[in-house]
Amino acid sequence: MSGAAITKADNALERIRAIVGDKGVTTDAAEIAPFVTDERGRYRGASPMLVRPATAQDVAAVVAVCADNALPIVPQGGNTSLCGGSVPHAEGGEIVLNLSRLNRIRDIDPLNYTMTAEAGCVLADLQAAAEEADRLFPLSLGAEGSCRIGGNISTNAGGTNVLRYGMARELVLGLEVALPDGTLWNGLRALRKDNTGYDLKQLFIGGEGTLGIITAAVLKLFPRPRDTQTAWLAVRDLDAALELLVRAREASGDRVTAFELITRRCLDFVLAHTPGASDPLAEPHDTYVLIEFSSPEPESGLRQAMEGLFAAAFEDGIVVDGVLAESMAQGRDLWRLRESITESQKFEGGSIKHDISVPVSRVPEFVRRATELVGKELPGCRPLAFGHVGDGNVHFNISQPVGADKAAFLAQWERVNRLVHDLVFEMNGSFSAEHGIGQLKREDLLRYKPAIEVALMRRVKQAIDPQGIMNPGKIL
Ligand code: FAD
Ligand code: 2HG
Ligand code: ZN
Repeated sequence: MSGAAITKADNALERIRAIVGDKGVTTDAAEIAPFVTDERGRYRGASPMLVRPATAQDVAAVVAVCADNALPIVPQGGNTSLCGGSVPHAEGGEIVLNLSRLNRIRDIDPLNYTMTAEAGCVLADLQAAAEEADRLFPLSLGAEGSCRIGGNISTNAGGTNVLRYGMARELVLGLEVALPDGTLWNGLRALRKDNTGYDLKQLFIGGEGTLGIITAAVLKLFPRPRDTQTAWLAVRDLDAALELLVRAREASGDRVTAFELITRRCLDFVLAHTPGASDPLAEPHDTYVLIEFSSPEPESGLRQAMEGLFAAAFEDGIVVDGVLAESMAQGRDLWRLRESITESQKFEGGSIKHDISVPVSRVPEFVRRATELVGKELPGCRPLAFGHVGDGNVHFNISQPVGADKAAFLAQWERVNRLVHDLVFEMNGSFSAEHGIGQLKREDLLRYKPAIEVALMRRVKQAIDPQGIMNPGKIL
């Protein structure tokens, strides 16, 4: 950290301590260490101060002190970002403002199907609270036990239920935000219709903390599913997976909640590294989909629909094998296989990640072409294609060849990203479908996003955060 950064932090420290108390701030390097390293261990930043306010008013007051001192801030929730968005730079001198103590559910209104929650609530806790109120909060992702709703909203998180309920952006009705000058904006409206000019909350959703700090949100709830049917089906190939999606939507009356792709190598990694995991089918297959149908009606006919889908697709050679969960517990076991892919891939050495989307109809073409491309470029590499195929979003994560040097493999990250992202661009897709930009994909943003859009984004940033203190060096 530079001397100037340390001086700025020193100047602000006592005023910040007066706001949050001794419990809410530390300058101890050992205490700060876990908060400046990212989930994947790819980014190791440094920070003069970790601040953990307990109320929205305190967040805003801390931001006001930072604004007075031009002291940059990294807002942080669960620190599960996969693109280095939630940690400071090594030289940047940003303070880390962690939201974990803002963890109250302020209100649940079952008749309005809404919940008002503070930014630091853990996603799984919100799902449980909604269930207790006989409602569903549908956002669901592998990190749900540790990520926090402010982080989910700031990254416009996706996950496995997007097909039915949309991304985080579609689940938020109102926001409370500490703006970069320290003003606390109360936009916590619980309205489904509010057509009064620009929809300002949308700037902060997916804003990755670069425009302000979300302190609370009004979230949409839904009827709680009372009939859930889960199936793990081996399909003939990727084209068959898409045919199956069409049939599944029709057979279920468009009640497909999730439609996830798992290719064989993913399952091999999970079986090798996840205690208690077992292959749901007797024989290995190249391509699987995990399908979920759900309905709030207890006797919704979805079981028969799933059985009918399986039988007809098997008859027509689209599905070659499969299993329908006989209980909630068996369904959860199938989901655990899917959710363990990211973690198990860590045990196989370095991996070069891609989180891309293309039109759903072009997913098979993308996977084939990308696999061929990287196979030529990195002989022996082991690509894993998996994810939210029903949304056209494929995680194409390439594990290093067995026995290769991890650092040497990872040194090719940018070159390989370029190849894959150029292909995605050619196919009218997105180089970042759900994890965001952070510090990892800034160059890609400049390369692939139309210049006019980048220019507009810069103008928005300049208008809302003219000093550039909010999560500098992220996105732009
Ligand atoms: P953090 O990592 O702490 O922060 C993320 C970004 O938001 C940073 O830029 C940070 O500065 C900003 N931020 C955090 N809180 C606030 C706030 N209150 N106000 C303003 N800015 C803030 N993502 C998906 O979309 N879909 C998935 O399926 C998915 N699966 C995952 C599975 C695993 C195992 C892991 C480790 C990650 C996964 N992610 C997924 C990535 C990640 O984006 C999500 O885990 C989550 O949305 C981030 O929440 P968080 O609280 O950890 O945020
Ligand atoms: C998922 O869908 C997450 O499991 C993580 O988005 C994907 O490992 C990854 O890159
Ligand atoms: Zn994902």
